[in-house]
Amino acid sequence: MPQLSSQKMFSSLRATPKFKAVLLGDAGVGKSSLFLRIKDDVFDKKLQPTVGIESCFKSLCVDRAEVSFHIWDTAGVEKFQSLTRSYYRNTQVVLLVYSVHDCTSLQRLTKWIQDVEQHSPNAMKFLIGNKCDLEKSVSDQSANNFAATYECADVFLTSAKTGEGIDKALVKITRKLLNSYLGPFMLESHFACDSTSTYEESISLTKDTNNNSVKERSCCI
Ligand SMILES: Nc1nc2c(ncn2[C@@H]2O[C@H](COP(=O)(O)OP(=O)(O)OP(=O)(O)O)[C@@H](O)[C@H]2O)c(=O)[nH]1
Ligand SMILES: [Mg+2]
Repeated sequence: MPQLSSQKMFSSLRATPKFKAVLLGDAGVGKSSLFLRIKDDVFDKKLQPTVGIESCFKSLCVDRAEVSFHIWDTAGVEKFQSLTRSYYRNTQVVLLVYSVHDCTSLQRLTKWIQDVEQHSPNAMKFLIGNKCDLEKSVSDQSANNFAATYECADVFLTSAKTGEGIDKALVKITRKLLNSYLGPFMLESHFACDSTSTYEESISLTKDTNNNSVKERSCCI
C-alpha cells in the first residue's frame, strides 16, 4: 500500500470521515424506531414494518471530531434479506439489533451475522439491545457472551421509545470507529470541529487491521 504524501495526508485529515452504518435484526425489534429516533428524535408507536430499505445522513461532533454517518434501515422479514445483502458493500458499521424483551431475537441475529461475515467481513459490529424500557428477557450476561462470541466491538442497551442509551451508544461507536480507522493521534491532532473551517471533502476509510491507519481514499457510499 503506497504511503500518502504529507499534503494528501493533511488534506485527508481535514476531511469529515464518513461511515456507512446498517441496522440489522429481526422484524419488530425496533430498527426503524431507532432509525427514526436518530434521524428526527421522535418515536412513532404506529410505525409500519419496513418494506425495502431506507437511509438518512446523521452528522455528529464527538470529542471535537466531526463525523458523518450514512445510516441504512433494513427490513427484518426474510423475504427482503437478499435485497438487504446488496446494501452491505462498503459498510463500516453493522448495528445488530435485538429486543431485550424477546430472547429469540438475540439468537436469530446469527443469520444476519453470517451474511455480514460473507458480504462485509471488515465491518465493525455492535450489538444493540433495544426496548430496554420493557421487562428484560435477555440477561446482560447472555448479551455479553453473544457479543464476545461474534466479535462485536461493544454492547448497548437502548430504548427507541424513551431515547435512553442512544446518544451514549452513538458517541461510543464514533469513538471506536475513529480510533480504529484513524488512530488516536490523528483524532486529537487534526479532526477538531472548528466553526471557521469548511469540511467539503469527503473521504472513505478502509479499516487497516495491521496499523490502524488510513489505508485508501475513495468514494465512500
Ligand atoms: N416499548 C418499546 N417499543 C418499541 C421500541 N422500539 C420499537 N418499539 C415497538 O416495536 C414495534 C416494532 O418496531 P419497528 O421499529 O417497526 O421494528 P423493526 O425492527 O423496524 O421491524 P421491521 O421493519 O419489520 O424489520 C413497534 O410497535 C414499535 O412501536 C422501544 O424501544 N420500546
Ligand atoms: Mg422497520
